[in-house]
Amino acid sequence: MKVGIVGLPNAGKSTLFNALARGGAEAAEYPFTTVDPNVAVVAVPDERLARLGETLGIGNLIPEHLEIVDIAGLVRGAHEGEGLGNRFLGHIRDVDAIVHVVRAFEHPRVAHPHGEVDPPADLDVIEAELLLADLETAERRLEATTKAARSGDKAAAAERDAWEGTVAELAAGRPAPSEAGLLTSKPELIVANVEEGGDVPAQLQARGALAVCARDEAELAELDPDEAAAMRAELSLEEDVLQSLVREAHRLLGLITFFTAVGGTEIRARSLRRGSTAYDAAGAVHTDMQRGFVRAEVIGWEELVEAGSFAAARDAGRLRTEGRGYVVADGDVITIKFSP
Ligand SMILES: Nc1nc2c(ncn2[C@@H]2O[C@H](COP(=O)(O)OP(=O)(O)OP(=O)(O)O)[C@@H](O)[C@H]2O)c(=O)[nH]1
Ligand SMILES: [Mg+2]
Repeated sequence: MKVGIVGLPNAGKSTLFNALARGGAEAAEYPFTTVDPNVAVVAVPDERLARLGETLGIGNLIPEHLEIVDIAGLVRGAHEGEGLGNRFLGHIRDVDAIVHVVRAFEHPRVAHPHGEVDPPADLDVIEAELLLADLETAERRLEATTKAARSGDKAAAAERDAWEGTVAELAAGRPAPSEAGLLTSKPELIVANVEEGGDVPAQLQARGALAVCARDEAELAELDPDEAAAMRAELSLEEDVLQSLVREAHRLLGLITFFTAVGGTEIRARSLRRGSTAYDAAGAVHTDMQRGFVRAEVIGWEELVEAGSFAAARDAGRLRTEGRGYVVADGDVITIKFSP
């Protein structure tokens, strides 16, 4: 799963990316890996892992990860190819969710592409470019499916109708439906890149924006944890804004987390799309487990912590046996029984 950082030039995208790449990862054995200069793998912070680790006496805790991609700045006219716009829009097509960085800091030496810091206007510029790029794509698809539907093909006619609906939505300034798989279909988290101690501008607040001072976070990410904690206290910065950001991105992707604790040597957090089954969970662990699926032993993480151990949970009858169709709940601890 990939999350792309999007915004105007000089909004602070790379600064936020650097902060996330260096400071966002806490994983024990698999911290962050810079795949290429603009892609980082960051851990999804999950305090449930530590609680499970204490309960089961297991120190090797492996969180889930997300890929974060730093995408070059878009400018007005990007959908017509302005400022390498087409290439950059192509990078956004590859991601599953968008973190949209909006500049809300003033700085005399950091030029603003429109000459003035205006967060709601900047938000609109980028969203309009995504919308216009989608409108072009949707119109092309509508044209192609209209031609195909002339042959009387029912499937093509249904597709044509769907694209007609999408074109109408976009033309009215609304995002494309998720099935369309377009840029504006992607879930979006808005980040207001604020001055030290700054608030989210009201119009962005209405969109659920998160306030981050990217420059401070990037500096903090360079320090060792004790120094960083002292500096945070001094600046009265919120403890874990980067962690909240990554958690929120994970949630936006429609993912839930289940845990496996196989062999008593490690506890691993794994992602599944909301609504997935125990059979899907087996597949997320190993194809052999899915192929030979017999049953799943399931317990909510809190119940397991309360019980104190798998054995105690089993004795208390709290370890449930579920079949392949069981819909996994967020926080389930799952042991797959399979015949190899
Ligand atoms: N004062 C202040 N400056 C910041 C903040 N975040 C970023 N900057 C500065 O803004 C400038 C641009 O930041 P970048 O992270 O390179 O911006 P970008 O969005 O990646 O820009 P492009 O890659 O050109 O699209 C840098 O000089 C940063 O140090 C902030 O929160 N406060
Ligand atoms: Mg950049």
